[in-house]
Amino acid sequence: MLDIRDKVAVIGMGKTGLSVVRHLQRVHVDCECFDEAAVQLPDDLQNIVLHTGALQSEVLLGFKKVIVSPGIDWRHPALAEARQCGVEVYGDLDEFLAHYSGVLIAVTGTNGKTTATQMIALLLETLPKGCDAGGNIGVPMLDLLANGQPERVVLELSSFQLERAKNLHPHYAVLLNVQADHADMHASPEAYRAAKVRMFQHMIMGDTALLLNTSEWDALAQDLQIRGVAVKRFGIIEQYDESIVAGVLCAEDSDSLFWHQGDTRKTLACASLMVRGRHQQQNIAVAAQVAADFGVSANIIEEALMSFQGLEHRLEFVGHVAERDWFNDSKATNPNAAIAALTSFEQVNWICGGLRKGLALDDLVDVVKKHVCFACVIGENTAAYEDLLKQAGVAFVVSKTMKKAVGDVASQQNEYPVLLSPAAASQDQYRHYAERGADYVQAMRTLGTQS
Ligand code: UMA
Repeated sequence: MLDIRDKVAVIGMGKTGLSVVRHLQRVHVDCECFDEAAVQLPDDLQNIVLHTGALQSEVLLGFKKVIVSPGIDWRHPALAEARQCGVEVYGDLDEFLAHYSGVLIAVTGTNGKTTATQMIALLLETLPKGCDAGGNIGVPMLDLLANGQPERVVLELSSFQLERAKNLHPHYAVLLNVQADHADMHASPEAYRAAKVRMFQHMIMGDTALLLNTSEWDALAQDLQIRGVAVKRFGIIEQYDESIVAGVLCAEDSDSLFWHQGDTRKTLACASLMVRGRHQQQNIAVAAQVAADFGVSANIIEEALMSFQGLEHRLEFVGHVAERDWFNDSKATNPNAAIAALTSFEQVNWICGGLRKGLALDDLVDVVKKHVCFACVIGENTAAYEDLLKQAGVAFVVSKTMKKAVGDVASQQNEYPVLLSPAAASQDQYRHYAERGADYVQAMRTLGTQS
């Protein structure tokens, strides 16, 4: 009979955990499943043992390996004790790396990583044998191995996935930005930043790193160069600088997006793009650079950039209702993401609030003062957002629910657009940001049918 010590414990039965279990089945490794909530396994996994309730280290100590989902705090006492007692504890990323041998492109950052990852995948798909995308983007990475070895994989990696990665060595790594986020899941801002930087720990000669051009990343750039890694920088700039290969050039008359095909700079007027906001345009410039470095032609890149409409829930134009434009930026789950969205409008009616994740809102005050004409606060706990709006001197109401907020904004006597960009996670009222965005759009449409 199989001894439990030959088995793997899989913790968390969300998307990741289920993909891990299915992968283990494919490679003929036995496992047992754990989840702290009263979940059930899907029909195809009914033969697997499932433990629910609080994780106990004594139980985990009996297993050889423990594979933990990203949303479970790495500092969880049961996991910490298991690690201390010599149990191998890791995430799905190391399991993926142990089984994948193709080209790996890794993308991280606090904001913009899904857009960049999606665009990179879209562009590299045009190469022979294509490219698959997975990770935090919503497709668990082990699912990418279900039908064999992809030639190229681009992974969107969160700080949770990176902090538990031991053997990550991408051939090409992109770091978009590190801004305040997930204060509830990392011991400190430094720990959060350190998790992101783990992406580069095993990179060597022949690899490429694409980093933001701010001085914050100069030391990392230098360190990588010493190790023989080709380092490229991108950014939002006011005049061309040969050391910046891709980004957005801001000019008085019109902005332009740029990237390099070899030594040749390619440019596109931002006015010709469908995606709004310099931050989003920078993200797709980064994708253009990655694609160019992998040999995608300038024509294909140009066409793809111009026809890219952006992703759902990211500064997405969702309709013209009640005589104004409505934008859904539900993915703005932290203050910096909301700042980027707010600054892409002159004046806006702002819907904000939700689960603050312990993040300070101070950086929003000046931006809100300058760009917000009226605000509605949603969420279970609205106090911090009320304080922010009071400090900024902006008129607001506490709407609590999305439906009420949408109605409150629509009754305002100004013609400015409406922006849902909450600067907060959604889980106080919704399962995830996409559900919140869908609720916003639904409420807006209902408004349309009433008018
Ligand atoms: N659970 C516990 N104990 C806990 C926490 C969770 O038992 O302390 C259980 C829950 O009951 C649930 C399961 O764990 O059944 C959920 O696991 P999970 O939170 O890791 O979620 P998954 O469904 O596996 O989704 C994860 C990522 N989620 C998180 O990192 C929180 C998804 O990113 C990712 O798309 C998916 O893997 C596939 O790779 C989402 C996300 O919000 C989009 N990411 C954060 C972000 O972008 O800001 C990092």
